[in-house]
Amino acid sequence: MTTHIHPESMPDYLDLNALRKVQLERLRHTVSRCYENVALFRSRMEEAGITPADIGSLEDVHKLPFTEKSDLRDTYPYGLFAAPMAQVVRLHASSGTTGKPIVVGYTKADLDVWSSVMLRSFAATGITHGDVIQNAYGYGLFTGGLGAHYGAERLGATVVPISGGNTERQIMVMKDFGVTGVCCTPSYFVHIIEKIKAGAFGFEDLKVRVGIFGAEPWTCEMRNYIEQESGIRAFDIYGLSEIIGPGVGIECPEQAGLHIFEDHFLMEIVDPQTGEPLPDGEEGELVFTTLTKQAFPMIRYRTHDITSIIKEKCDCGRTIKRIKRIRSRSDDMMIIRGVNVFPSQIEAALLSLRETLPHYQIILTNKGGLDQIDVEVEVMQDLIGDRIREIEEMRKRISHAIENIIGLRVPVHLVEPGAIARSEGKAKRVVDRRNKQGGAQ
Ligand code: DLL
Repeated sequence: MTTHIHPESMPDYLDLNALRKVQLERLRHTVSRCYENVALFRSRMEEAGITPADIGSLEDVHKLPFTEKSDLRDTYPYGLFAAPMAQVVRLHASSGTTGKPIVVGYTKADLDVWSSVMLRSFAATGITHGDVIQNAYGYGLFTGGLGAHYGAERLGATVVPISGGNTERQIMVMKDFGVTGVCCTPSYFVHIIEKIKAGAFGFEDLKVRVGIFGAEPWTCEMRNYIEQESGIRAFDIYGLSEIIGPGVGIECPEQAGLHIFEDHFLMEIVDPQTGEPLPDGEEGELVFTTLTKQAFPMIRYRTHDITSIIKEKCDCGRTIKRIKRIRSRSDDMMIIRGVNVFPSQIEAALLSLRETLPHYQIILTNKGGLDQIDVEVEVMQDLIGDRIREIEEMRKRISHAIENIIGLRVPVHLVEPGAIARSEGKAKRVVDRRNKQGGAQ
């Protein structure tokens, strides 16, 4: 292959021995930094009877205690910071489901690493300094906006810092500014597609050729929908505030899993129940230890994201490992009549059919102590006008498609296009009505 490799992307192709050596050196450094500067990490290590000197190999990471999201909440706001505030130049926060957000901090060096991994992310998708990038991730405390912004700028691309929302304006800017790449959540891009299709011009009148989509779970079926409807290539980008923000991993042009920037983030897959490490290839919970973070280093952070490490080498030539696309979050799992059901399974079933639109909601209720779900999905307008019997048949087909994947028959309700709320950021796929039965959402 003669494709140009950006100089900053060279670590993607490191010789594996060299990579593991760099990782070990950085791991030892991070563990010492945490031990010396963060009371919680120190006391956890003392409880486990280990000191930084016990980390002699990469496998020794398994000796270290896990860090949970609750640890971040309990030490709110700055309790896990490992650098003095005088060195912290940026704060971000991620809104939790329960009251207080979690707060993360960055030194100048951390911001440098972040923009570098974001540069490598963009470069991996073929974006170059000649591209015009419309950044529709939210700017503010969310890491998506500024994370993507500085990475694209560092690559030399032209950034349009439009942030999320105001879809009409997004589309105008996309056309008038000659935008070639769009960054936003996949659900928001589906909304943009819908608006473009209803408008005066189509994707053939636009220059957009790539989308960098992430921040929420999405399926291969959703990617197919986006690529077919818009004609662009849709890349999956992964990250989380606790580790750095976007730029922990990205797909390459093979679109066969996300490469993790292993020189900065050490990953493990563990059994979500027991916490035991699992071998490559087995599905479990993704756990990260940061290798270069200064202000907010993380030791064995439990992401609750479910995936597996791909064993095979990627055809793109990168040596850094890949993970499969995130299947779901373990906390998103619903137990319906004894069966584990993930929202992504419902999405895959719905999008396997021609007549459904990628707008759906799963309504979770509780009857007699048992959780149950109803699925609401939009179907194409021209089909709604058809005869009742045909609509009933379609409802059955959708119900069967779901049953084929999750093994359960669940009530399906067909709704008109536009009936389900559109997202401008992370989509809300599951509406939990278990504690307010009968009440409106
Ligand atoms: O969502 C960072 C980000 C911004 C990633 C823009 C990609 C693009 P948080 O708000 O802290 O950070 O949410 C992190 O979102 O643990 C996953 O559950 C989920 N998530 C992020 N990217 C993906 C993805 C940002 N590509 C949480 N696929 C993570 C599936 C994702 N889930």
